[in-house]
Amino acid sequence: MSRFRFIHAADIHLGSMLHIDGAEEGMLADHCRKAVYKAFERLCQKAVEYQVKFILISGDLYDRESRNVYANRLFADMCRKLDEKGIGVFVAAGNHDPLMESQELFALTPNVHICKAGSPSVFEVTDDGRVIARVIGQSYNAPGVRDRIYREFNLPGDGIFNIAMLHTQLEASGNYIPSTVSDLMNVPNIHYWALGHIHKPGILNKRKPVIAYSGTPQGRDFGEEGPGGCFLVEVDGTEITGMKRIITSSVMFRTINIDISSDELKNAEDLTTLEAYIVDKANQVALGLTGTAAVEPPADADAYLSKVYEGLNEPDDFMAIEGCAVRWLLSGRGNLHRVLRNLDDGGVADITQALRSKLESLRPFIWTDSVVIRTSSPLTDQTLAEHATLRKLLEQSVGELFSDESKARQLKSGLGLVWQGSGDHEARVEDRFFLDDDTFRSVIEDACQLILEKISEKAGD
Ligand SMILES: [Mn+2]
Repeated sequence: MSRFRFIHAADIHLGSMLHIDGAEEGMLADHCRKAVYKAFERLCQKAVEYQVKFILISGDLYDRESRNVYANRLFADMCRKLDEKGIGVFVAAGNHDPLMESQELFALTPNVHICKAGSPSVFEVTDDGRVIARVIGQSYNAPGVRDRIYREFNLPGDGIFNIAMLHTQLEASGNYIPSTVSDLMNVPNIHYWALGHIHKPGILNKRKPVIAYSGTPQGRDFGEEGPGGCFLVEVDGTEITGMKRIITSSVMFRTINIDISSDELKNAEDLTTLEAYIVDKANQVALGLTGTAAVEPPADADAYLSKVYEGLNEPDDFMAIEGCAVRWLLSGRGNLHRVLRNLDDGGVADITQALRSKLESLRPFIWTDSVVIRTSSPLTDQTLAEHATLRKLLEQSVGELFSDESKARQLKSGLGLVWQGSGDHEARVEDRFFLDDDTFRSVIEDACQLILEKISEKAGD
């Protein structure tokens, strides 16, 4: 049987930049401009190191339908290097880079295969003249495709490893190839579904077929936290014998929680202690980035770094990560709340600026993107305990908002125009927010906290 490796990548978004607050100039501006390109270069370099047979790019190679010269040149250059090593590149265009009038600006080497739009393309991968794998896929020809194009993915079940590339939201309806996990499971003879569109990595089905999102190689904002990368997959015949994630991002976005009720901070009453604590935390984070695989994996690491596959389990390094953009999320109940809640925007900006300069020399860099205050008063628990009627009233009103749809709608309609955004991230409007269930819950919780604080203060007068 033939053994080979391939890389599954998607959502590279060449031509896009990172969004980090305060990074308009200097070293960080450079990182913001180059990180997406660097991630792609690293991906290609890893393909050579791991001697993969081919790379799959399941949509959104480019950020925009209108290609840019630098991005096109880099893609063509990297593909030429891969060609010299005998590595194939299979590309399906996604909703961000549909195949319309646009085309590549530079000639591509013969190892590059771009799926057609309108009907599926099938490619055969050969080794010494023998077919060892097939790749099927179809490009978007518009920013949305509502057809269930995978129903036409017909490949024979003849002992050859079959891969399907699909750029889908994996929702039963919508603009991005409506599909469900069971729809894909029902397509016969596919061994691996290389999905794109969702920027977070995930393995949705572990065996026969494997269905996976590789995630983006480089997160670009706080909606894409954690290390970015791609999947390295090892195949023996029609069996997947190993699978692991390769980290390709040079900059990582992280929200780090600072709990003011923690042992170290619960007695603190001034910003000096708080800033020193955050600086210490930042040093620990930076140290974590210098060790091999020392970064805490995201909470749901198991979901994508599956233990099922033992074939390629040598520890991957995080050395590609040159720094982190951090959002410090101050939370919990404690005395510091009294100081924090009185800060205006200028005060928060001043703390942000101070943290940036205190951490300036740290490598890997830890850049303070922002400081977000979500703390609450330690008094409110006590007030609730002392006022049984108030507690009952609050519980009842809040309970109704979550159980009674019409009450919730009434409240939402009074929250103002800013909350009339869409939940579809592709249809996002700049000055509108989408009120999802979590946000709705936190608005109500904040309101309760505010009521309790006001009452606590009155009681203390
Ligand atoms: Mn994308």
